[in-house]
Amino acid sequence: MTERQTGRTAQQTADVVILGAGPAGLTLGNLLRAAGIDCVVLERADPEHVRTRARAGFLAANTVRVLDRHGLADGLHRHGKPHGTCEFRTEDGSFRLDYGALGRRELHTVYPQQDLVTDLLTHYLAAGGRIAFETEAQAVEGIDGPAPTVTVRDAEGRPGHWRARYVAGCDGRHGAARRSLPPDTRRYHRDHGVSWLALLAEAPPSMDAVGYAMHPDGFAGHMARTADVTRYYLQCAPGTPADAWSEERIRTALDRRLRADEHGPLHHGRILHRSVVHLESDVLDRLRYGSLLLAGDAASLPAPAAAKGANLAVLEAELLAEALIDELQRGDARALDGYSARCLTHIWRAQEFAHWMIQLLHSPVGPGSGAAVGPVVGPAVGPAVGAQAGPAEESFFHEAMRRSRVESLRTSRTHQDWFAENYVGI
Ligand code: RFL
Repeated sequence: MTERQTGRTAQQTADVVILGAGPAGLTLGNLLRAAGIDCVVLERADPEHVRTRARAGFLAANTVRVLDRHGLADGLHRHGKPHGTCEFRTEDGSFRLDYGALGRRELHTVYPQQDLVTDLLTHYLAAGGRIAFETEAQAVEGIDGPAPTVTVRDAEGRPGHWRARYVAGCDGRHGAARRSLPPDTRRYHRDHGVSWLALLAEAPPSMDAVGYAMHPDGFAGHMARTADVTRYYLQCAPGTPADAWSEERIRTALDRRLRADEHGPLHHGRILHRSVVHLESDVLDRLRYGSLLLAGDAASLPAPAAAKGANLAVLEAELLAEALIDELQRGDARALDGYSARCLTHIWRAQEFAHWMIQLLHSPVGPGSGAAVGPVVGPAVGPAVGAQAGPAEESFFHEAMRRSRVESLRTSRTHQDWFAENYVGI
């Protein structure tokens, strides 16, 4: 099947229909294809969009192990860069953590998500994998029965159907898989009340570490992507439009928050891409709904503060592939029955660490919070009641805890080991 083929014919079939050609869907497709399972990937976007959509860059050691196990890691070994240092720049001073020498002594591999997706797609097509681009899944029906159906529309709006034995929802948080779940689906959602202006700059990295800056104006982050491209983050007020900040304002804010006067100038470069990411966490209480199984962002959204999303997507895709292969080739449904529980252990651990990072990096008086900070003034015994207690006191307490958390990370080897294990781990 060619890349341009769409799902417009009246009805087509595959044992597994995979929705979405991101890290989750393409990893799953490759593993099923290698096992000889009849599958197809349906992707809403065109091939160019899929190959160029820039998002993640920090791959966990386990992600590399999974991709290695299945012969999918050539590109990241050739072009990715091992990475094991981060630098915290705070109001109370700066320090570096060589996390690659702490905890389990594991490193990240810095490799842009669009390059990983391109590798996975190339591999899948070379192995004869079927994919229909510009084919948007509308709904998954019949998930309680043995033959679920995916209704689709191609780029010209023509309808079609795919009938499957299993449907893998790898189409992200706003995809058709989530929209097709039963109305009583349980979902846990947290709005962290923090937004980031996420920037890709045509600039070499300005330091040999991931930079996390905590500043009274708000958080700023620096992450290498390639030798010529750097990702920067700037905390901004929730609701800020992506184009609201001029390049001049961005440069000034980066210099100020990352304390360029103390640490040396930053490479700013031309801004290649900008978006506003609101930090939210979202988890479904199960990943299996009859013959519909979810993986990646469709299953859970960890706020990007801990760089876990693409890593969870690859891990879940491997677990799902193993479970489907067991069921379809050996009639053994045990792994499929246990799929939700196995994934949720990893998902909640990633969520917990992302939550911890958000608390570490953001002050309660950041941009748009409207919060004031102040201790309670009054008698030093008894409950703190009266006009002085309230949100300002609460913010003061949170801010003091945040600074204390940073201090623990700076000084405690045990704390640093814990950080390293969770930061690279999945
Ligand atoms: P994706 O990558 O969103 O792919 C889903 C695919 O499904 C398609 N689609 C549909 N196709 C057919 N029918 C429909 N109805 C469809 N609806 C959607 C889409 O076009 C798309 O091709 O999901 P997947 O595979 O679950 O992968 C998840 C990751 O993309 C995501 O978690 C990460 O990018 C998160 N993330 C990071 N994760 C990391 O592990 N390390 C990082 O360093 C990291 N940095 C980031 C990030 C996410 C970011 N943003 C933009 C939220 C940095 C940022 C700024």
